[in-house]
Amino acid sequence: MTTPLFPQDTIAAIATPPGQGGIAIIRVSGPGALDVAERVFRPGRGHVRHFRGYTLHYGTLIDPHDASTLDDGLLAIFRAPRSYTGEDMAELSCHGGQAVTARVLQAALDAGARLANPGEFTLRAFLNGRMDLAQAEAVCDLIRARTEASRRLARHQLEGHLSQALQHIREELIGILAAIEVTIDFSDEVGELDYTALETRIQRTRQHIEHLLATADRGRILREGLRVTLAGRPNVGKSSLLNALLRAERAIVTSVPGTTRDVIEESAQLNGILMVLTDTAGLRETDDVVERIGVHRTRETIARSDIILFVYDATAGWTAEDHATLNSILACQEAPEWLLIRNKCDLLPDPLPRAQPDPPALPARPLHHISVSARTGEGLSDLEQALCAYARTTSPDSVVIANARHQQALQQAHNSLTHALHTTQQQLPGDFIAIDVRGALDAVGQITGETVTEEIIHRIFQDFCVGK
Ligand SMILES: Nc1nc2c(ncn2[C@@H]2O[C@H](COP(=O)(O)OP(=O)(O)OP(=O)(O)O)[C@@H](O)[C@H]2O)c(=O)[nH]1
Ligand SMILES: [Mg+2]
Repeated sequence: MTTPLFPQDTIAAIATPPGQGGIAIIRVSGPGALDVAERVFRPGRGHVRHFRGYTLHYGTLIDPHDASTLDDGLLAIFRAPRSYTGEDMAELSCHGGQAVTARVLQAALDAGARLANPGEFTLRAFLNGRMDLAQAEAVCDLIRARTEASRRLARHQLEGHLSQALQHIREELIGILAAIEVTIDFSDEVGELDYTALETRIQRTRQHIEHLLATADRGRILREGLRVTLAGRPNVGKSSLLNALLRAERAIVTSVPGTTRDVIEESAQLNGILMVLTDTAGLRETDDVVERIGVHRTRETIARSDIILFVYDATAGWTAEDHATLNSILACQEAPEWLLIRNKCDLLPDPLPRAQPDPPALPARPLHHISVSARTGEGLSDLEQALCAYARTTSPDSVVIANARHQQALQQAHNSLTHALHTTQQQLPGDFIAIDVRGALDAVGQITGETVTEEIIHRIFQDFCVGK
């Protein structure tokens, strides 16, 4: 069931994570927030309804039915519109035990509040104009951020930098629309539509959208992690390398070729960047049914990766099978970037210089060719550095598109403008062009929330945690 937009009731939820902790916070928001606070909190001094915004008070948390003491704690008051949600708000802190917290929440509900839905506080902040939709989404990203890069990215978006860039695009589009409409309405006074000038303006705005769209892949990497897949022939040491990168014995390693049959996925943080590392079944033609399924999954995984670590065995050198296997990977549509990894270097008679010549006749150039030993750890830091450098090409402190929803909406805006450009070049009447420009405007507005549907809003806030 969905709540209606612009609700008038008062909501409450536990804002701190479940479990035991030093303190817990129960948040109350809505027109009746201070009434609820008055019924469940007896201040040491003064009256709740006289408390000003941004003040903190010590007192007793009580059961509104019989005034029995539940705990002692603090009450923080925020008054509309200067609060997170833009409504009157009360935050009750108590001892962070599960029973205490549940009991204080129940007291707030008994005093007239309703249990908040996931993300409902932030939804109200959005509806009350405290933030736009892209900023509200950044709140969720910030809470979820597990790495320094994703934290910085979310903060940047929360501060409104993406919103500003989009606002700029919206203003350009509105300007274009106005220029078209004035010639429709007042052609006698302003003359005919200047198609050449219009074409230049549309092209320029479309380019701004293109610049933003070009950041989408890297943005996603910062937000969700770099998808790294280990691939190569059987027995070259892919699973050993996965374990070495994770510094944990995650995948089974044996000297039997074809050991790994399933896709193994683990996350690791390298220098503040999330890496989603995937070990795969060695690629080869096989009659073994299980291994064949493994090989099929390997190919699917490769197609979803950002970067491939193509591993070969230094003792065997670059073989015809390596060549064929790599070829088959690069042949898939949208072959990802790849690093060539020469493993088992500890077995070579002489310690090798770090940069060796490429093996003969590679089908394509890798980003790097790195010698490592999964056994001794030699060369691993070079590999890690190369991965981080790849992920870092975008700064989390720049305007980037990191969210699939935003990417889709921008793509839609881009398509509409491409269409508008065609109709302009054909010198069709202004109304025709205006339809597409308006389409682009709507699409951009979906990101910040100006033109978004209720359904999308509910879908976005569903993913939030309760209490935020
Ligand atoms: N000396 C040495 N042996 C290694 C190194 N890396 C892997 N090995 C050995 O090579 C064999 C195969 O290693 P795995 O990690 O299972 O290789 P894999 O590529 O995952 O093999 P499949 O899962 O069968 O495709 C094992 O006996 C490992 O101990 C290395 O850097 N040095
Ligand atoms: Mg393996």
